[in-house]
Amino acid sequence: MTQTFKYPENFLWGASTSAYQCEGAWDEDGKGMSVQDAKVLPPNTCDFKVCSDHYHRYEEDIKLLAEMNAKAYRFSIAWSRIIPDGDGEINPLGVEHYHKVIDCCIDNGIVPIVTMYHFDLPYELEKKGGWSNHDTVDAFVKFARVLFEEYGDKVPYFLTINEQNVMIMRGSVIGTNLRGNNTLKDIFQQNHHMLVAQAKAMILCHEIAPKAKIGPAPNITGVYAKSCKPEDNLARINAEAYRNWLYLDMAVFGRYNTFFWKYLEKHDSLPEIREGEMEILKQANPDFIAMNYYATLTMQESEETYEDNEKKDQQSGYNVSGLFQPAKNEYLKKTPFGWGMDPLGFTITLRQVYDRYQLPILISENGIGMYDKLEEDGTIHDDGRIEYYAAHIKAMADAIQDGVEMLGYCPWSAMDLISTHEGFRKRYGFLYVNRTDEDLLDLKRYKKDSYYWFRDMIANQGRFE
Ligand code: BGP
Repeated sequence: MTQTFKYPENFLWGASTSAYQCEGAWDEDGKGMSVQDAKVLPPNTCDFKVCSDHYHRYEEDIKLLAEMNAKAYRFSIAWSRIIPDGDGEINPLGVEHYHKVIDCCIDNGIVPIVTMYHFDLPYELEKKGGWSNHDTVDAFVKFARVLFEEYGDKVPYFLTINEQNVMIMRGSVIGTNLRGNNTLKDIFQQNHHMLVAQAKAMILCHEIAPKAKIGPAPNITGVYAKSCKPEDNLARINAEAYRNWLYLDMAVFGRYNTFFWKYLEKHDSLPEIREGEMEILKQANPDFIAMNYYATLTMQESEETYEDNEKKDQQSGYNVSGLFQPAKNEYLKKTPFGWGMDPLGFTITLRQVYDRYQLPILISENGIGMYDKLEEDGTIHDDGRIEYYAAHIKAMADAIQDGVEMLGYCPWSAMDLISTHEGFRKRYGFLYVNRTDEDLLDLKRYKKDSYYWFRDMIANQGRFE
């Protein structure tokens, strides 16, 4: 960081959560079930009934974020609190709850950043075919209208769909596709429906909530080629198209990624597109790109003999026969949960995204899952997390100095919450929540060392030793 470097004014230093992972109160105040309440839990993990009890403790949590000097809080609204069955009656208690959360942010000087949909499709919609059913598009637009009408004059940033690309590639692991084993055609039909739903929501937001800005929120990672062999490099660009550009090309340019479209055509899996939808997709015009970044991927030429033994989750490599297959990157260290760590890859990914789309970027997730330990004196020494953040914040500052326009940095996560598929033991928070997978204990909040580090870093305008 050069001596004269300054973050943009009003840079949104913050932290993130999602409703189903932290709220609990899974059936309170009229909430309907979501796919997360219905999914079969991975072995030895807890259910989503109580989580971090944020539904009841949001005031305390938001105050603690304000004390951490957070300027923003990115959280999601549970669709099934607002419309319990997904497309029917509106639940006034659900609507009121998020008014209170948003007002609490504002009263504490925190900018609310709302994710509209974070992995928690109302279960009643899933039962009717979920995203394979075109009616889910209309249901999402109805839900979006409620959010913009209710909150549009006090929420300056809306994120449409969290990690659509992960839901498409790994839906069965994170529980967003309970119907399992879909064909390529069905999966990319679901994808098309989500893209149309997102575009319609962006158009609607600009119409009825002109003060608010809106953007997509995929999980984007740069991809390396295993070697300079041309075949490995081709695998790299195939993987980038498949994992990253397909989603953002549509969100920003309103067109299918050319290579990917041809791939679907070859496999007789093109989505059905209704009349007028391509025009709608073109008119969406997001104001920014929100993206989650955890680490890069490395790919090599796809081999016929490849056995897919990879652990399957958001960050693990993804094998697509004939296009690419994951390879090890021996240059990267791993988190305690086996995810790669690649701060320089963060600079690289930010530069790629900005070069391609020229829209300001909001980091809506970045962070490290660890086995944090509460000491007897109430402290938590999470040095590994501090190191992780220091390296990534420096990498982001480098990207800004290289010309990338950034809106903010909201790492994952504000408080400990339930991981997508590894339970409560995988902790990410600045705030420790006193519970385990087996025992709810007292759910008390404790400040980790990283909380104090982040607080001082923000006070110091993003500088640190
Ligand atoms: C992202 C999701 C989050 C979050 C995070 C960490 O993919 O958007 O919801 O959970 O990853 O992942 P995990 O909980 O699997 O460790």
